[in-house]
Amino acid sequence: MVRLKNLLRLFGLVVPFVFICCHQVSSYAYDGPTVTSARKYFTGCRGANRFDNEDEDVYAKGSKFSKDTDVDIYVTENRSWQFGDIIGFYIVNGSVTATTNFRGKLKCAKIWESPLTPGKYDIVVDANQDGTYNQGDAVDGRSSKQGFKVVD
Ligand SMILES: [Ca+2]
Ligand SMILES: [Ca+2]
Repeated sequence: MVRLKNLLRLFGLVVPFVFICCHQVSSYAYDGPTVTSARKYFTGCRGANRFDNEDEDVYAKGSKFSKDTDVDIYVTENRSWQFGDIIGFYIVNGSVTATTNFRGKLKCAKIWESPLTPGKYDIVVDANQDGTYNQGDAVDGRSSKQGFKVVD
């Protein structure tokens, strides 16, 4: 009987904990593929959101895509993205086709070569190459905020 009481007490502690922890995880975790703007260094690509002059090249890196698959990458004007949007209406540069690696990673793909044009931009990875932003695609700057900007 004592054991059962202890078990119930433990249960009473564990259940709320699991609920709180996992409820938060499921609310905030985004499980789909992601992409980010990047700058290339000798050691590889590192995320960068601001490109300071017109002599830089912009790269993209990402993860959680299908393995060993071709994807189309676009630089677009900065906007809010909704599933169903036609990417072609907003293209600034691209598409550049890159292949994901055996882990589904996109490593250091050059997506925009200098000279760049100052402004605010998003990056769209059209993973199924259908020209439309839909599930399974990735955007850097999905909200009204830009993915990266280029300044004079
Ligand atoms: Ca697509
Ligand atoms: Ca945006």
